Amino acid sequence: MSNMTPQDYMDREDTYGAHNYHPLPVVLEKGEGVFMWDVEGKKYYDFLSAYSAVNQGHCHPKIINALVEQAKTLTLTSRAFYNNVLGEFEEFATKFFGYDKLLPMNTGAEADETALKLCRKWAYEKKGIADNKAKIIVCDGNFHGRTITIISMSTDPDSYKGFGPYTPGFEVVPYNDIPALEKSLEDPNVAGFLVEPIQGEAGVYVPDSGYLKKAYDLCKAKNVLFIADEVQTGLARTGKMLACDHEGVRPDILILGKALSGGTYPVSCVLADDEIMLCIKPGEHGSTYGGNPVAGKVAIAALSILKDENLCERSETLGALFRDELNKINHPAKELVRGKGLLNAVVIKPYKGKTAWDFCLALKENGLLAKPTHQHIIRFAPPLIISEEQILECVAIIKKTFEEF
Ligand code: IF1
Repeated sequence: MSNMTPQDYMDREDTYGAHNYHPLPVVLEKGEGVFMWDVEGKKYYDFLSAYSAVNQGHCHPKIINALVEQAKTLTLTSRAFYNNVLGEFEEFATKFFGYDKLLPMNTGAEADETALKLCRKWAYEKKGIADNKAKIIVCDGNFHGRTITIISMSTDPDSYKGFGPYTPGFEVVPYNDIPALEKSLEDPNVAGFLVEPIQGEAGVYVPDSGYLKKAYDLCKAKNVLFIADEVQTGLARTGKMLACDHEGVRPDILILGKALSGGTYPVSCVLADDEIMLCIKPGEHGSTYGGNPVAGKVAIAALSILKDENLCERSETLGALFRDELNKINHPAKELVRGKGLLNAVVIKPYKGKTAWDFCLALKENGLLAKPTHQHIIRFAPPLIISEEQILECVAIIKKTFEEF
């Protein structure tokens, strides 16, 4: 046991690490299921789940076993050669989601970038849009990652300010606004519409029911690709395997990441049918680690657990219970509760000069870890393996924290 204090750990990161985050002042050293422990042995409920990467719970034994066994055998061939695992992963995942093909990458941002490239290539080769004229519609409040092209689509100054010049070819429409989307689709150069089924970073912004289906139908009517970024909403988080499933929408391009590896290893991918996927030819896209054998085995284990442990049903049922219980809490600082499945948020009103950050610090003291998104919204997203009893215990912690606030 080192004799470092939590402050020593934080100071060391501050001295040697880039200051690109502002973490909550807690230093974690162990994770198991719905719990994490800090360096002083204090136990916490994890209500962030690494932004929905840990849907299956921390260090899920089946995923860790798949990771360790493959890591002892063959970790990386690069795509210069074939290996015995990539095809197994591709077949498993394409059948799991019902698409012709899968393009494997590593991070969510890379998968979003891949989707943008696929959409543009399809526009030029199949839709017949003139070279360099393809436009992709995105939504106000979007979050799709941190690369230069992705922040070029962003409407959040924290994401794009000071990083120009920006990639052209994007148009922003208000989220959850069908007339605005319909108007933007009049442009014959529109190739695709990229949307989060629920906007996570924007504060768990759930669109009106029917929005996704109407948006999809408008896109189909104009021969525009409907591209769903399910990096955060996918993989049972919102009570269905995909958030698009709530409205029976089958995206033309599906983007997955985060819980695709259960928080153990960077794995992301794009799924699409041949007409779109085969627009990218050999040598036109890829990545060193994309689709490596460890990623493949880990992803197969992570996806299997979602079904084996009925995490969609659990997310649906316990999410409803969580919102019902939170709605019973009466406190002037609690403005509203919103979400779907186990992707929820509480909007906090400034109260006695205290903010959502202060509330999260108080939650930490009471043994629950969550983090605000923007100044006044707290996202609550535990691992989907959480039990009803644990949900109720966490509601009690949140209630107690409001009472003490
Ligand atoms: C950070 C936010 C969440 C995502 C969606 C793609 C990506 C993300 C819908 C990119 C990533 C992460 C990134 C992380 C914090 C977290 C986040 F606050 F940034 F916006 F979840 F809401 N599409 N979201 O949510 O995936 O490249 O990170 O693997 O950058 O601070 P990635």
